[in-house]
Amino acid sequence: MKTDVAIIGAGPAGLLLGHLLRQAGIDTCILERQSAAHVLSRIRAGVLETVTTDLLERLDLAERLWDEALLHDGINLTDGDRIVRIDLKGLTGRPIVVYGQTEVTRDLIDAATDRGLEIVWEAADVALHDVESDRPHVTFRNGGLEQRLDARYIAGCDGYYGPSKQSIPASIASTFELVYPFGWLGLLADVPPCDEEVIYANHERGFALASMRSRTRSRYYIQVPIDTDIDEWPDDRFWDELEMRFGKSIAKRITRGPSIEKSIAPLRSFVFEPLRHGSLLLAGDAAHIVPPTGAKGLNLAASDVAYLADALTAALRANDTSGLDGYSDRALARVWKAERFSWYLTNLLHRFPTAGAFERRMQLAEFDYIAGSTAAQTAIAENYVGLPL
Ligand code: RFL
Ligand code: PHB
Repeated sequence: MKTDVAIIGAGPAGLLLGHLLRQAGIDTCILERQSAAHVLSRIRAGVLETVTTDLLERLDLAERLWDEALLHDGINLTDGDRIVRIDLKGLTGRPIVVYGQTEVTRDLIDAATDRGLEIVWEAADVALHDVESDRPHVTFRNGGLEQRLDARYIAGCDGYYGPSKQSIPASIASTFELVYPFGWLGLLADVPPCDEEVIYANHERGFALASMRSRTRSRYYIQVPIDTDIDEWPDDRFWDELEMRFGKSIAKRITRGPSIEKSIAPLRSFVFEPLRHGSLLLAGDAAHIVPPTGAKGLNLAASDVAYLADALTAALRANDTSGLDGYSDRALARVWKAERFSWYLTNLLHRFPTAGAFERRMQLAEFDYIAGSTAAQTAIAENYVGLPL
């Protein structure tokens, strides 16, 4: 097999890149380890920046999104007593868009065949070769057969655990990492959300988040210790804890119902540099992870890919490699600002097991400052809606 750009991974990064390249008339093939059904069963992000929805519009793939998505003009922060609303639209002119990652992925997969985007599902043992040369190739197994895909470039869009970044020698790579001592226990249920907007809570007992996928489907999270056994959290215990963390006035608006999904996600900040090595380019979670507190992960995957699609198109169409030469620095500049914002919000909103009374007072003072300062609210708002590309 032969293509211009071999893409590893059919998450949002790989699928968006594949579609953008196809739109530019470039030949590409995606190799995905899992089945389509598995990829579509993963419950992840729910909040999109307009930077991301702009990209879906550019692809003419936003029709269902604009039919079904909810536009939120604000988000809310609470310390259990007070609720501080950050007026995103008023402060930045832009809302956020609530539309599940699962739905984005479904729209991209559904459109693939019509647009000539080839996806090989259940590609096992994917291995990258000769990435330092201008004739790299990928080997894999599919349907019991050993296969080889020759390409001009390889895009590593294979998430945090994928093989792509391992092809960059440790001697030229740098990694930056912070692992948090807690995770998020998430619950999805077909019950109406407790509010029109997303609410983040910092309570003595720990962080909680009220989000949604639609007017009839709620997504809630609570902070739990990293070694938590999910079997110790039957639904009733989850709802009891959630209500305690949100305080009485919000708790009485929470509708309980059976969980349709429940899982624990660890929290991590991670950046791998550089994003390019020879003919290999990294994008999305393959190169960086943010804790979900700022809702930035999927949106960063989209912004990486927006830069990368243009750079690959210029290289393959016009022999202009300046975009590829600058890709790593350009993408990382936006990534580091999102890392900072996600780390800041994580520190503001979670209970750290090592934190004492002083750190708690710092959180409360910061909360009080935000409540009374339009400047502080604007700083949160412009990061939350997404910094410009
Ligand atoms: P993905 O989605 O992990 O996709 C990578 C793909 O690569 C495949 N793969 C391989 N394929 C072939 N060979 C191999 N050896 C392979 N190894 C892996 C995988 O099967 C997979 O299909 O990475 P991508 O595309 O970079 O997208 C990143 C996003 O998925 C991620 O950042 C977000 O989900 C993060 N995130 C959120 N982001 C937001 O922007 N807004 C949010 O509200 C938000 N909430 C969240 C989140 C992530 C969460 N979890 C579960 C970590 C909430 C949670 C709870
Ligand atoms: C979600 O709806 O899953 C969600 C919302 C906001 C976040 C993280 C996750 O910060």
